[in-house]
Amino acid sequence: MSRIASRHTTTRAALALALLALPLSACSTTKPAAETGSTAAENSASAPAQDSATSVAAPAKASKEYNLSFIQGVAGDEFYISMQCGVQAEAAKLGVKVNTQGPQKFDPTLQKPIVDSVTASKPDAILIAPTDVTAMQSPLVQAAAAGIKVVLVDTTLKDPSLAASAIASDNVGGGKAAFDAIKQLDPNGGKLLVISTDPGVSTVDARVKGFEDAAKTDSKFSYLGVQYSHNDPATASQLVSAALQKDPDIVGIFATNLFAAEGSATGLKQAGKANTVKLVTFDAGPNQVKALKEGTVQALVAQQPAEIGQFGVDAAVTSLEGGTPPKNVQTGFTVINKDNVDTSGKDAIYKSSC
Ligand code: T6T
Repeated sequence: MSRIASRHTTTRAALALALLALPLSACSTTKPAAETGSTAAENSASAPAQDSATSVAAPAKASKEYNLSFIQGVAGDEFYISMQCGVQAEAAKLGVKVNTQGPQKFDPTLQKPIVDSVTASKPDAILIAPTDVTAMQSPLVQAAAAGIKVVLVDTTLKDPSLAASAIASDNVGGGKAAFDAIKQLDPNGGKLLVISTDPGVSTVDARVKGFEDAAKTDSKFSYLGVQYSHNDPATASQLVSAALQKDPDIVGIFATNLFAAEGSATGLKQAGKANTVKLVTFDAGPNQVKALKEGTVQALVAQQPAEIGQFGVDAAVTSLEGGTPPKNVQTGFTVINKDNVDTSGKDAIYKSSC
């Protein structure tokens, strides 16, 4: 049995045992409550996809001081800052060097030149969150062809086969959890809108899919579709204002990332609908936590960026040392609401600096 398969089986077995131990009313999750340190109703993560591992085993200290390059999706985003913290801590532990940089916008035209110059500098490995499934394919094919180990962290590519490993949250599961959170707040149903960033970004596209699939199976809800804010909070705010003018009876909005969340919250406030329209968002930056505490946002689906970064370094070093890290790794998420934000949800909040 392969390493991935055996790890997956172990997880499933542990999961089955943990679920048996849970009261039926708490079974809104497939992740053992013990792992989240809270009630299952508050924290959730779905089981990993069939071919995914849930972690990367930490290798022994590296045999030499490898040079790693971490290229973020965008600089200054607390999700990638938290990931950088995980990358740096693991790099220090394994005795390797890491250089971090990111484009000023989540935009492949700005990320590509960074990849090209990093490739030219010939690091041993690149950890990267590609900003587009198609546009970033060829620069990364070139990096791999130059003998650089490529590890995808967060987002992926149309054809990720060039990568030693691809590590991402359960984005489909997180989208479904966002719908479940809205449904819990609005059990009578109604119109739902999604504000995303751009099509072609694997993570947010998967979140939209998870949300849409869940919403469409519930006849009480009417899914109005997705609108794209280009990762710009001002655009997200305008989209929400315009949507509310057209459909004043919208009951819930799902914002698929930190910037869509920030703008959607502003749009609702400006329309005087904060609190009445339920807003559930991906990510848990400090501003989002503030909005949650103020009541503008009702729930946050927090990822585990530091863990994604840690596993990224583990996969790169494993591969550089001649080993085979799991090809696909899926990390979990925590649903934070006002009841657990200061307790069990606290550790899932992102950092603004390491
Ligand atoms: O949601 C994260 C990340 O997972 C996504 O790929 C892009 O947006 C964020 O960085 C949040 O801004």
